[in-house]
Amino acid sequence: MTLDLTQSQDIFRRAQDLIPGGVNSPVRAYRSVGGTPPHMKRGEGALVWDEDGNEFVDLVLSYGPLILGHGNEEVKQALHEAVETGTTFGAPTRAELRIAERIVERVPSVEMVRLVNSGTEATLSVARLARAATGRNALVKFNGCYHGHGDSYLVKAGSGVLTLGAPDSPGVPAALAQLSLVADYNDAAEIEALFEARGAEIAGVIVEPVAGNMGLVPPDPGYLELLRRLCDAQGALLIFDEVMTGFRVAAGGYQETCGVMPDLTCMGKVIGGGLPIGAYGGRKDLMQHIAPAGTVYQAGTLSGNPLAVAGGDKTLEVLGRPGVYEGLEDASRTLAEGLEELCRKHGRPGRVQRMGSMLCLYLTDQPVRNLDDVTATDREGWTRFFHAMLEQGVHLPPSPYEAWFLSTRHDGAILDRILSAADRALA
Ligand code: KE4
Repeated sequence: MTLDLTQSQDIFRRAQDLIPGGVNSPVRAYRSVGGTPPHMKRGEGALVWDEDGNEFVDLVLSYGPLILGHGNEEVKQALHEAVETGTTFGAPTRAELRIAERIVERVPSVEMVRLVNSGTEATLSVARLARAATGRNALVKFNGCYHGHGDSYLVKAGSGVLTLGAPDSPGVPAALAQLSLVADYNDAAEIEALFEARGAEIAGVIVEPVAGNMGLVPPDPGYLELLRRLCDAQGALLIFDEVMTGFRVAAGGYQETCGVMPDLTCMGKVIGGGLPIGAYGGRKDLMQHIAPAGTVYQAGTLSGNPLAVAGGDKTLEVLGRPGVYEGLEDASRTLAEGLEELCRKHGRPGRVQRMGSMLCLYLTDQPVRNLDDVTATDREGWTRFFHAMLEQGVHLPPSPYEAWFLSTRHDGAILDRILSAADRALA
C-alpha cells in the first residue's frame, strides 16, 4: 500500500524553487530516506494529518517540544489569551519573570536564566560566555552530539593533533574550527588525554548529557562525573546541552536524574510549548557576565516574547502536576519493550535505547555507545523499516540518527497502533 501524497508532492515540487531543498530545516526533506515528506496540515494529541488526509501517529512531535501532544487545550487557551493582550512589546513583561522562576525552581544547577529564540542561540551564547568567563578560547564537543548550527559546533574531528576541529560545513573558517576540540562520546581515555594535553586552553566542554542526535545514546556510568572532575581540575566550565533532554527526561532535566551539576545549561523545545524559544542559565556568578548586568553581549528582538512564554509557562505548569512523568515513563517503557519483543519474534536484530520519553530503535543487538556504533548499524534495513512504518501511518523521524519522542497523549491505543505497524514492518 503506498500513500497518496499528491498534495505534498505538488507543494514540495513548487517549494524547491523558493526554499533551499523545499524545507526550512534539512532533516525534514527526507534526503536520507528518500521519498516525498508528507506536508502536515493538522495535529491533535498523538496524531497528525497531512495535506492528502493521511493520518499518522506522530513520534517526531517537532523533535521534542510537544511533550503534551499536538493542540493541548490548556496551552492553546494560554496562547489565545496572550494573543489578545499582545504578541510582542520590546519591553519586559511579568510573564518572563514567571517562567524564569519556574525554570530556576526546576533545574537544579540553574540560578539565573536568559531566554533566547532557539537552541542554537542558547548554545552560541554559552560559547561566548564560557570564553569570556575563563579568558580561554578552546571548546570541547563530542562526535555525534549536535548543538545547533553555530560555527563553533559545525566541526568534526580533524587530523590528529589531539582532535583539532576541522570545519564540518563550508563557510566555517578553519581558524575558528581549530578552536573546537572534538572527542568521541563515552571515551574516557580520550577526553583524559585531551585535558592532559590542552586542558589549560579549554574554556568549556559542551555535552548532551544523554545524546539525542545520534539516536539515543546514554552516558556510560561515571562518564559525566569524569567530565565534571576534569573541568574542575583544569578550570574549564561544564556545559550541559539539555535543549532536548530538559524537562523531557525528568522535570529538572537529566542533571536532576544523574546528579552531576554543570556550570551552564542550554534549554529549549519543551519550554516554548511549540513556539520558538531557547534559554541558557546556570551559576549566577557566570550569568552576571551577560549584558546588561555584565559586558558579554547577547540580545534578541523576540527573546522572551509573550506567545512563546505563554505556551512554555503553561506547558511547565502542566508538567508539574503529579503523575505526568510517571505516565510518560510507563508508556515509553511499554513501547520500548514491545519493539524489542517484536524484533525477537521476527528474528531481527533490534535494540531500543531509552531515557524517559526519548528513545531509539537500532537494528542491531550490540550496545550503541558512540557515533561509530550508530554508523555501523543496518542503514538500508532502517530505511525500509521507516517507509513501512510511514505507509502504515506511523510518522518516525526520517533518520536513524534522530530520537523518537512520546507525549502524554500516547496512550495504550496509540501504542498498540505503533506496535502492530512495527509487527508488519518487521515481517
Ligand atoms: P534549534 O536551534 O534547532 O532550536 O536547537 C538546536 C539544538 C541544540 N541542542 C540540541 C541537543 C538539539 O537537539 C538541537 C536541535 N535538535 C534537532 C533534532 N535533531 C532539531 C531538528 C532540526 O534541526 O530540524
